Amino acid sequence: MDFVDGRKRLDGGARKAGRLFVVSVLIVALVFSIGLASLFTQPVSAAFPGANGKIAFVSDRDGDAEIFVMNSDGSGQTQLTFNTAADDMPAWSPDGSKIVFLSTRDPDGDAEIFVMNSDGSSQTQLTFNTATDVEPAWSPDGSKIVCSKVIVTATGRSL
Ligand SMILES: [Ca+2]
Ligand SMILES: [Ca+2]
Repeated sequence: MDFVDGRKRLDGGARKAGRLFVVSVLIVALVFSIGLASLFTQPVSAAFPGANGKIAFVSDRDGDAEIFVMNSDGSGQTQLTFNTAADDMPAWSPDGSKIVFLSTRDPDGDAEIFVMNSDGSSQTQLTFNTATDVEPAWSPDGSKIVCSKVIVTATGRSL
């Protein structure tokens, strides 16, 4: 270690260690800030664009979860469901003409599977049971809909 102009001059090893320390601190700060940010964001539900190019998504901007559609550039956001229950997990039919989704609007309050036209018209309930029906999806030819059913047992939940 030398002294130049009264200041300590670090040798090459010490400078590398110093740089490594600074880079490490920056990486830790970055990871921490990403983790902190994720604490304050909630996951959102959205579907791959339908055959019509539109994206179906869920927003609680009116106070509870509702289904919306928009163009792939974010324009033309249109609300399709209007109620105080949770409407979630939209999925486009293969031809883009319908959206299947879950809703808790049933008087029992548990999730049921519904289907509607792409403009929100003709909302029709498809399941009627006391289980939680979730994650609806279409068969490739659009002729069938599959969903998961959460059944609460005395020992816990099972799908
Ligand atoms: Ca709703
Ligand atoms: Ca149900």
